Amino acid sequence: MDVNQLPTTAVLSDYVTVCELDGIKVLRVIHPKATASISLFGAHVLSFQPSGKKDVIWMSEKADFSGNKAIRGGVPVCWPWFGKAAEPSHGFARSSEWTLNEHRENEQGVIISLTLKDSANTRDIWPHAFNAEIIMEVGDTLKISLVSTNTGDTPMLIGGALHTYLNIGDITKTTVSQLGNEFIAAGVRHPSAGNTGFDQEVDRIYTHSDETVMVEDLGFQRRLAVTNQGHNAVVVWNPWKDLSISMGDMADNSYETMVCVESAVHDRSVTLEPGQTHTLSTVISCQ
Ligand code: TA6
Repeated sequence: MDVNQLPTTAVLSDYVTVCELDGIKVLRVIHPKATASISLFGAHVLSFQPSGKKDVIWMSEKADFSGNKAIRGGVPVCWPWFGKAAEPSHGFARSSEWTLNEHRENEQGVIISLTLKDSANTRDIWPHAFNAEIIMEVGDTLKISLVSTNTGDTPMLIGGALHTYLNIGDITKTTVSQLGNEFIAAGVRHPSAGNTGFDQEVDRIYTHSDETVMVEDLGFQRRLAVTNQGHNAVVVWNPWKDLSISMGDMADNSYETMVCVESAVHDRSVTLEPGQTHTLSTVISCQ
């Protein structure tokens, strides 16, 4: 997927243009500090590449951009819950059409904000009035903030995740560290040494990680730092071989070059009273 080859359908500013990729509308950021692409479907960052560096974000070569299902790769926004807390899995935000709210820019980069409000459709799935805003700050680093506001008159319980797929050189030469002393896997709590390598599927919810989690990628000889706020967990996921083969939107060996490190609120553990707001964020930087 190279969105820069696609025809421009609108020019929003010196640094932001719009194009169509299959069934979805994509904002392209081309700035001296970095390039990025953002889909309005799902408020989904598809790519981020700081100037002079390799892609930081991984996208599946078999991802579906029809707008009919969640996109495999990038940074899916899982909201208003994480995982199978309810149906659909990982919530409805990642398969909803968001609205461009604002774009701003200066010499440090570009800031784009998208919003999603409740509708008859969302209230069928989840009976709450809300305003969700995703703010993407594209510059030397990528910052994504998910701001949830309860605009109704009853309390609402939320979870969620910024489900970042990182682009790595070789999963067998990758270590994720500063993860803290406990993780949950398949519902069971385990003690943790605080770091993990990969030689099989890993699907873990780390509940006591540091604010910054480090990804040591010997394949590309670089380190990625993932700094999270507003979360109660960091999820680390690599599907490994069998699961990749079983997934229609991943190539069989594509697990070799990705790892998900997610800023997450698991268990719908944030309660928002009417009028209250919660912000979940992640900053990804390449060292
Ligand atoms: O964040 C890890 C996880 O919840 C895994 O259990 C795994 O299934 C993954 O997300 C992908 O979920 P998806 O619904 O996008 O196939």
